[in-house]
Amino acid sequence: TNVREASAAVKPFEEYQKIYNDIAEKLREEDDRDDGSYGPVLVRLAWHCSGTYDQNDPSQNKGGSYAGTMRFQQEQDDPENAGLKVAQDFLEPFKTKYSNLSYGDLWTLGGVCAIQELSGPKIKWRPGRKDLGLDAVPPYHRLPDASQETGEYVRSVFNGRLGFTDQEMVCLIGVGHALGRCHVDASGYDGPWTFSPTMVTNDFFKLLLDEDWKIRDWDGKKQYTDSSTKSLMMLPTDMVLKKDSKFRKYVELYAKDEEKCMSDFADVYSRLLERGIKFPDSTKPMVFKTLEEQGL
Ligand code: CCH
Repeated sequence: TNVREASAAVKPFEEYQKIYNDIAEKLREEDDRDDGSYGPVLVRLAWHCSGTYDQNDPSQNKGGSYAGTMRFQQEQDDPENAGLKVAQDFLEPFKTKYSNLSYGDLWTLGGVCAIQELSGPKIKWRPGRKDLGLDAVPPYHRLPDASQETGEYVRSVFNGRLGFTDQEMVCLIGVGHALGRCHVDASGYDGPWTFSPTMVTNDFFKLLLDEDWKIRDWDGKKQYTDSSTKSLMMLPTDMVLKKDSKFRKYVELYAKDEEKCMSDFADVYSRLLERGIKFPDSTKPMVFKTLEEQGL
């Protein structure tokens, strides 16, 4: 089967809360990133190290967050990973500071911390990933290509390889893209999706439905821009969520019900970070306190 066994938790909960706090404090202190936060790029690193999983892979190169292979140049050079070195470098000091902490655990914990510190929901997280060698680097073209414009394509990635339902893929993409922005020097696309790119919200869904999206008139890649302010963007794959009627009903649901949107996202992002990993029964899901909750 296409799963790898996680090792039993090597540290008690309190130790992981300490690492969480270190990451959160660094997020608070370092604001020299666009929009003032490294949080969004950490959310993206956690997703890209997990999103290479293929549940049907006959070659047994399963991908996913388990093996921490984005530390190798070969995986960093996947065109879809352009711009993520910044996030790896941000987290690197904690790899050195804490022994027995794998890259897979560090990068997924970084995503969990960023979501929670950017006012998002609590994300359950489990440790035990192991750093594996170069032969565990996943092949390219597993991460989604934003220029694709069909529901069939989006489903081939999120259902075919990752095993998520229509509702789950809509939730993941829409809450993920409430955060951060596209960078011309990374992906070739440009701009943020929402007016509050450092807050976890359901705004992506509202804007996708309410705004009139037109193809942007520029020399760059095909992307969409809102007619009212011309300051926001949608990728071709994002527009599929509005055009495909089976996706659209979930866009409508999440635009209306922020609470459901956040609780569904918490569940599905947590499962994304654990794709292809079997945890021992003794490893209970951990839920970290935010800095604010600890009075820090
Ligand atoms: Fe994404 N994303 N993503 N995305 N993404 C980009 C940026 C972010 C796609 C393409 C892109 C998810 C799904 C998809 C984030 C989270 C998630 C960029 C710009 C592209 C292109 C990168 C750049 O230029 O820096 C495509 C295609 C899909 C699926 O079809 C999912 C799922 C998530 C998380 C749950 C976040 C956050 C960013 C902003 C990063 C930043 O640096 O600000």
